[in-house]
Amino acid sequence: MLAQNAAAFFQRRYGYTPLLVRAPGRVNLIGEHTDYNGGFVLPAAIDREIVFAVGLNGLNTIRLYSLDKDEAYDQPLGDGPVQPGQTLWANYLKGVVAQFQQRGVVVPGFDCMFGGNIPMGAGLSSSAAVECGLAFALDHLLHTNLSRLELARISQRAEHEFAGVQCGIMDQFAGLFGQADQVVRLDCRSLEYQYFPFDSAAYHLVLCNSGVKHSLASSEYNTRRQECEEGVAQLHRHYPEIKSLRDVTLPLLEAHRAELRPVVYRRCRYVVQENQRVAAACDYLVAGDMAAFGQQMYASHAGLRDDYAVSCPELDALVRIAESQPSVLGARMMGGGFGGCTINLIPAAAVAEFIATTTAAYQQQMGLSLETYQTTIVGGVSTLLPALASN
Ligand code: GAF
Repeated sequence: MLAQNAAAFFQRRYGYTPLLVRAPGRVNLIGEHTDYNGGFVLPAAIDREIVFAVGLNGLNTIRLYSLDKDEAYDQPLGDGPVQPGQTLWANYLKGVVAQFQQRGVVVPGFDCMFGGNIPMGAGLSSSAAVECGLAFALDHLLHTNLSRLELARISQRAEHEFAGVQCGIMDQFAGLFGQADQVVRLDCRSLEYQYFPFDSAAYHLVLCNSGVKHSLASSEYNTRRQECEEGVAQLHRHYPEIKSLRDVTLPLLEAHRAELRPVVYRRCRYVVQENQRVAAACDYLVAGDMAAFGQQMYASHAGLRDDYAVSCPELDALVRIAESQPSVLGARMMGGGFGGCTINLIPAAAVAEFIATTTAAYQQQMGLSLETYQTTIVGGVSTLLPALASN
C-alpha cells in the first residue's frame, strides 16, 4: 500500500515510473552501545519500513519529497559535493549523495519521494532506513555495484557527517542484512556475522513506545563514545594490544579502576559486560532457553540504566512493569536511549494480556498513554518492482 501510494504520487508529480525500494527499521535484542566499541550486537530488520520512489530526472537538480511531511526540497547540483543544510530531514539523503560523490561517483539529478510507517524518534532506526534505502536505490540507478557492506558504510558515514551522530554500524547493517525470521549477531570490528533462527511462532517481540524523545540523545551519545575512548586510551598505555573495549576483560578493568575517572570506569564496565551478555544470549538462543535469554535482556537494561546512564524514568517504568509480569521473559530499553522503545520478549500466547496490563500500568504510574508495536522479523532493503526509472 505504501509502495503503491508512493509510485502513484511520484508518477503524478514527476510524470514517469520510478524504481521502488523498501528499507526496514530494526530491533536489537541485545548488545547496546557496543557497536562503536568494536563489540557485538544482535539486531533484526522488522516489518516497519520506509518506501522510496526514485528515478533519474535528466536535470541538474536533486528533487526530494517527504510524503510524511508533505514537503519538497530541491538541491541544485554544482561543481563540489553537496553540503548539509538547515532542512534536517533532507540532510540524511544529501549525506548519502555526498558519500557517493566522495567515492568519485558523478551523481546526476534525480527525484526521490519517500514515506513510511517507522515511528520517528522511537529508536527503531528510521534515519538509518532513510539512508540505506537511498543508498540502495542510487546503487541500482547508477549501476555502481557496491556491496551491501559498502552501502552500510556509506549510510553510517552520512549519519556522522550530515546528522552529527557518531553512530556505530549496527542500524545500517541490520537494515541491509536482515533476513526473515533470523536475528544476526554482528562482530562490529571484523564485520563477520552469523544468523540465528528466531522462533516467531512461539515468541513475539513487542515494542513499547515510551512516547518520550529527549533532545539530549545525540549529544549524550557522542559523549558516551568519548568516555569509552578515554577508557581505552588509558588501558592502551599499559597494553598496546588493547584497541577497543572489546579487548578488555572485567578483571583487567578492575585492576586499573583507580586510574580511570569513575564515570569512565562505569561506562567501560557496562560495555565489557554487555559483550559478555551477547555471547551468553546467543548460546541460550541456540539452546532454546528463552527464559535465560530474557534474563540477559533484563541485566542489559540494568547496566544501561545504572552504569551507562542512557535510560530515563519512562523506560525504567516500562521495564519494571514488564518484569512484574511472570509471563514476560525479558525486557530492556533499546537503541541509543533517553526515550524511544523498550523491547519485550513474550510467549505468543501471552502477548494480548501483556499489552493490556502494560498499557494500563504505564497510564497509572506515569500518566502516559502507551503505543505498542508487534513486530515480525523480515528481510533487509530490497527493490519492490523490477522497473527501472528514467525519463
Ligand atoms: C543508535 C546508533 F545509531 C547505533 O549505532 C547504536 O550505537 C545504538 O544507538 C546503541 O546500541 O541506534
